[in-house]
Amino acid sequence: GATPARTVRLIGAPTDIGAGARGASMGPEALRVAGIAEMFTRRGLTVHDTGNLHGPNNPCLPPQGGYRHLDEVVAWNQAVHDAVHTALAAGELPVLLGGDHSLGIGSISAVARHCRATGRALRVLWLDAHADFNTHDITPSGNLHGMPVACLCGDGPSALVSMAGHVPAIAASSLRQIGIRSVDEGERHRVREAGLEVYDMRYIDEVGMRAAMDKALAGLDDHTHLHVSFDVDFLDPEIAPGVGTTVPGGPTYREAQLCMEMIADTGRVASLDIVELNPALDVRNRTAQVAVELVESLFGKSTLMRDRG
Ligand code: 6HN
Ligand code: MN
Ligand code: MN
Ligand code: MN
Repeated sequence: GATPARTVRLIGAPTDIGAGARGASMGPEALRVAGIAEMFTRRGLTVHDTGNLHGPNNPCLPPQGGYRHLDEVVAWNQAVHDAVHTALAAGELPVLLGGDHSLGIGSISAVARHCRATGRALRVLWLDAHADFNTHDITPSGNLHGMPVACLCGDGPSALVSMAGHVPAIAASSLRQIGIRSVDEGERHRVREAGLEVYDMRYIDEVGMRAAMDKALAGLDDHTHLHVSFDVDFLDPEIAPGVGTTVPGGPTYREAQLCMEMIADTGRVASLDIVELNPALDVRNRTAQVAVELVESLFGKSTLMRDRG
């Protein structure tokens, strides 16, 4: 099995087009200011920052037919899809600097397209306070950042659902959700019906992060492409206030570190989204710094003083 790429391609997508609150459009620059490129260099990776993608402005309109800004969300996701696919085809490891979480549709569709073309299995880890499994008929907000998992699994507007070139882009069975603690009423039924594998906060409270991650990472082999979709609101708002949709009761700094360290130990991370960082709501760029520290652990920084037994 091929080892994941040693060159990281940073892809900025400065938009909040799928969110309710404005500000995630400033995420890419806040992550750069917090030293994301320098961090990857410290980890021994080569960094290729291709700058920011371009797309439509946020017109701040109300939802139509259950979707807010659908055309603009499609345009941004097509740009993200193309950039992520280009990076993968070039043998690089794409890191999407969001932007809101609707961009996970384009990013993961590109990963799914690449995996299909190269015969690799795919595992997607969705680190989030939210399930992001809403559809137009049950969404409480019309915001597409609450719908990317549904779109990737085949439920959503055709332009988003078909971006990978095959529908659904991913099988629900390839997904593991971690840290979930806010699921809307109709969404809850859909999560159960689809049989999503969810390690929610109650589960993590009861068995601990280690047992949860052991399960979420079970069954990977050395051909699996591991994609991490890191919604920064996964973290407890005490350590990560700079997000648009905070939910109390998330992982602590140490729990989040363990989560990232265990993912790193697989050696399989091949693509990453960092989304929902909202510098307009942050305090002295602290949330961006925490995100960079956690991604450093995701790429193998360890504080362990001995080998794991
Ligand atoms: N995110 N479930 C809520 C909604 O509006 O659909 C919140 C979604 C938040 C999405 O944080 O990526
Ligand atoms: Mn270049
Ligand atoms: Mn999300
Ligand atoms: Mn979220």
